[in-house]
Amino acid sequence: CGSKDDSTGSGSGDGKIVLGFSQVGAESGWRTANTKSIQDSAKAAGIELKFADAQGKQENQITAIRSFITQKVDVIAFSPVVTSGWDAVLKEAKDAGIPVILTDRAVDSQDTSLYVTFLGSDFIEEGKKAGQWLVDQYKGKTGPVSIVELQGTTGAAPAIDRQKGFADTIAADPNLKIVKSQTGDFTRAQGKTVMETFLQSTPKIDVLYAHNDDMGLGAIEAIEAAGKKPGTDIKIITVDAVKDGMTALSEGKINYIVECSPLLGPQLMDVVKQVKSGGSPEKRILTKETTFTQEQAKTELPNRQY
Ligand code: GYE
Repeated sequence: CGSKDDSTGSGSGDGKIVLGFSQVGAESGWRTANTKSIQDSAKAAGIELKFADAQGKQENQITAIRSFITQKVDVIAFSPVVTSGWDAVLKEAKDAGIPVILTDRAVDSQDTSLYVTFLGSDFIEEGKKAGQWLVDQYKGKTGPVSIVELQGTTGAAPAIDRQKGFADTIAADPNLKIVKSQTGDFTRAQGKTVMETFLQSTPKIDVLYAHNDDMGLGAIEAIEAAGKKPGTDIKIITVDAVKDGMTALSEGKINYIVECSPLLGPQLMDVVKQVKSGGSPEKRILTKETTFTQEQAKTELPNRQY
């Protein structure tokens, strides 16, 4: 049909660009919204999407990427569950002449020619925003503030960076102390379980910082079950701003949410098209994001689609 997009790759036989996408899994509300965004925008852009769910396992992602290479897809995109261990498979894609786009999460590969671009949020910045809110809350106050932290998936870029950005920022106030920090794997179930152990082992908890809404929501169940009031007895800061998180924020159970947008689909499809037509996108494409207080959540909630 004469389109410049069907010049290479196996294509689908009808000139459509074929995109292989390896998703982390379905661990959170953020992830579900991200998957929908990618599927909807591939459809809208007329791109054939081969979608693989890795169920949180790196080995499944590697298998999926190898299968995309065998199928000679035009472009591969993926959201790496952890940062390390990708060099070999990325090299295989490169040798096969298939461009790779990192979506949402980064890899730690030294050789940046192994991928075309990295599209997603600045997780360090998110951690800093969370920390800054806390520093501002306790400005001018005295006495130790005891903080517990629910980390995301161990070794995942958002867990590493949200921890670092937060820790660096709260260092400005020596009263702010992280007394417990453990992974809750970005899920509601583990957020609840780990918070239960925190509550049992730590008599005084002033603040909970959870690396995503889902873990925060699980923790709220544990806090309520322990007879405490989330948002009042324990201040809660989370990241994402999915609908359930924003609802809890507007109800006063969460105190502050740092937004991380899952709606990466439209930008991803633009980059796929650009790459396929021989263009070279920016090496780093950042997502625009904001933060929400309880009052702001009330205003924003009716507009939240996810
Ligand atoms: O914050 C969390 C999800 O990689 C930014 O993964 C993403 C994170 C998101 O499970 O909810």
